[in-house]
Amino acid sequence: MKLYQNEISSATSRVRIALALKGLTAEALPVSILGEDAESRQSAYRTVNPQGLVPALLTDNGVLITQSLAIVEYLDEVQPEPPLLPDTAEDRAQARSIALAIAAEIHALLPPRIGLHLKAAFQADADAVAAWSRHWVGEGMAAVEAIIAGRRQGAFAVGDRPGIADIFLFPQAISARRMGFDLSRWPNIAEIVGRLEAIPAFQENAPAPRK
Ligand SMILES: N[C@@H](CCC(=O)N[C@@H](CS)C(=O)NCC(=O)O)C(=O)O
Repeated sequence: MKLYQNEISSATSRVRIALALKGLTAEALPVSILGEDAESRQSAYRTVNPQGLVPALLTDNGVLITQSLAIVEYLDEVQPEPPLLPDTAEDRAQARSIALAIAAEIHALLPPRIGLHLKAAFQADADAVAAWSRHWVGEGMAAVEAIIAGRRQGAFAVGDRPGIADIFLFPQAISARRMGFDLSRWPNIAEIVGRLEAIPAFQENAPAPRK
């Protein structure tokens, strides 16, 4: 397998954590994502992934899978142990709800292309883009905290083993902390993240800080 990725990418971090939990490896194919001239915006990479996003996983059969949730679920299917989804249909739905609340509602408003467009189309400066990101992270993580708290029964976001919900939660929480949020304002998230930070698969595959 080969993984188009970037070390600062929170969405890439999800896939790297899943690979590590499964004991799988993928050859890293770095794609730059910052700035107007980033490789993610060039036609060479767009012919690989028309969305111009990382991560994208090239399987051993030469099939490209885009979108981190699809990639993580693919890995869970081809390597079922340890399972990344909970045992009951309701808990699996809860895990996917948390993953999507992060990927589709919070993270989707934050990547470099969003900031570039806010600057180009609406003359937003760096402070305005930062305020935009803080707003959506603050509002979104408060909602995720409530979703987790509403049905939490174990040590992790859903149940007693780390899974898809934690894989999506962890990089977003690390990035929120780097933005200046004190995670203790979200007590369940803070406790879960503290536990995940002690697990090498999570700790070693957190998104790298932006330089
Ligand atoms: N929903 C996608 C999001 C992917 C995404 O936005 N990736 C970012 C890095 S974290 C990216 O490639 N950004 C390039 C850009 O914004 O130009 C997923 O979960 O894979």
